[in-house]
Amino acid sequence: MPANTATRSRRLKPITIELLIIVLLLGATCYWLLFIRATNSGLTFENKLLIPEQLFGTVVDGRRQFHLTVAEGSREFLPGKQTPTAGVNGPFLGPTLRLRRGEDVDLIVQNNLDEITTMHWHGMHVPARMDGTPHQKIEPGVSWTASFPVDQQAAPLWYHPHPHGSTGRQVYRGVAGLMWINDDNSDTLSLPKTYGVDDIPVVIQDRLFDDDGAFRFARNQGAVFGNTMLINGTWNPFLQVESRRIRFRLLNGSNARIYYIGFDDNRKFHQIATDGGFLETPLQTNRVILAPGERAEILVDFSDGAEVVLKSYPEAGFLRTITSFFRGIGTGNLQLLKIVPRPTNRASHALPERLNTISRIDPSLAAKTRPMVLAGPRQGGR
Ligand SMILES: [Cu+2]
Repeated sequence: MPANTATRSRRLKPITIELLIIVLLLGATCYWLLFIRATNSGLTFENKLLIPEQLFGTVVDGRRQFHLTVAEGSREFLPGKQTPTAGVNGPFLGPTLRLRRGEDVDLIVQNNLDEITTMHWHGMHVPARMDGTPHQKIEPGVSWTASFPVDQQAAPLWYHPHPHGSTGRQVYRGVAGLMWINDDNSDTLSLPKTYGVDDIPVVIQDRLFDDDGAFRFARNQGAVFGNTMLINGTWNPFLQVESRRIRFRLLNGSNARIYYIGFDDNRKFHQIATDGGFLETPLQTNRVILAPGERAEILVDFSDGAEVVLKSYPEAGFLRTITSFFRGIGTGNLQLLKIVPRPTNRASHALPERLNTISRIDPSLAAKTRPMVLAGPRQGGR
């Protein structure tokens, strides 16, 4: 080896090692920031999860009637700060409507806001004029009635305003609620069905707060992301359950954020339903992906008695996670709800082998075949 090369490599060596250490440390820090640390880390899970009240309506002349009043309100989400809100029959969110297949319903919506609203039954099979889209405006101080027969299988649906140009803002303020359909099949299934005890509604919403406690509906390319999580309108929430199988009916009620839902111990659970109703058989998994408006039902076994946190993982893909981080909208690594199991003598529900029979459409019976191309960078925000 020539003398001068040997000298150079001896001189470079310590610098190379230092560089290597710096690069490794930087890499580890980035990895921690992007994939380990939750955007809303530091939660203490001190607030009992709020459970929306249920509304069964009253039967008048053979029709089940529900009264929904949309109005402004105020709620303390963050300690010591009042947030101006809007809600249905209350200051934030609305009651869970319990519907049954085969019944005729009247949903009477009173608009006490000082602006136009509508009420859309997301996932309901209804005639267009009952759908509460921008065409069915409800002027301030006026009421509107949606009447239709409930004719679809058991499913976890939701309702929210849908006025042109202000849907996002009105839902962000709190106007939204769940509507769950039962049918003969769901009656027969041996599943947890005690509302708020082993059958838990979970409305997942991200929010931005101003210093004075007001919601900040800041448009960011049409989509609004927040780094403070509200579950059923509860900040920093925990839920005590019996240490057995518990059913969660999840709704992503956020403006634009997609969640990669799982538990912080990565435990497996079973998905039993999607937006449209029950799957044919329970699906074992450790993640459920929910885009805005989407629902899922999961069964989770807590018989080990261990406390776990329901969370969202940063799994949007490496590049998107990095971009989100630098856009200041968080990586999607978010703590949602701490589950605290308590010992119980009550037996756990067995996992049903079969949940539903789904008839499939035979493609060979198609009268005409039309190719459709779905494209677009992003959706949601309005
Ligand atoms: Cu919708």
